[in-house]
Amino acid sequence: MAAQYDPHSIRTATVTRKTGETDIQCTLTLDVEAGAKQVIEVDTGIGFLNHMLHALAKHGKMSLQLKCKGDLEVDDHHTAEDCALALGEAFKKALGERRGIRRYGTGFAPLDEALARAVLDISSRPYFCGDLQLKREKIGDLSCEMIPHVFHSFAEAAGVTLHVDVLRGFNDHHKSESAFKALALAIREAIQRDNSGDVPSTKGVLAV
Ligand SMILES: [Mn+2]
Repeated sequence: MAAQYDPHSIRTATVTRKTGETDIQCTLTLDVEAGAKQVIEVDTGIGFLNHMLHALAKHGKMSLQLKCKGDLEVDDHHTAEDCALALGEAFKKALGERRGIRRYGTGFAPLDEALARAVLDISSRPYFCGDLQLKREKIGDLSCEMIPHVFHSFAEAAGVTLHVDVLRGFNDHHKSESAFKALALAIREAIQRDNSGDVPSTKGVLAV
């Protein structure tokens, strides 16, 4: 990592991840210049996961190009998990040394009757917990049990502490979407730069 701190650099990263189960290309850009248009192209092969990752990028003011060819003939598990791991790796790589960022971020997002809260610490302490209150087996072709698993995998790969809770809601599509939007808002806040170049930790280091 370059020793020179540049608060105006565009933080971006590309991750290629290929296993016997999935083949993923992911480019994530955290800083979209004023006046520039976000580029969001998400093709995981799972419609509802595309919708969630699109919402995450859109409301996080990020650009995201993610293409996955996964073993959907098995089920949605490897594809959903590995897309989240690739996204988390790209997030971690794009952040680099984690200097001059706010580090903590909180987001609340409603979607009609549903309300979600996300609290993020760009800590290098990977951890996820939360309760999304999902009741259905699946939303579209995405198993509901994979939705907290996506947050878990993202947190692990990104090296962040993440709490996401749906505080109320009735419709599972709304609950899930409000959770991803809340995470988007938390990310926007946490990655904001303060021009200090400081590492916001008493340890003096945050990169893993
Ligand atoms: Mn929707």
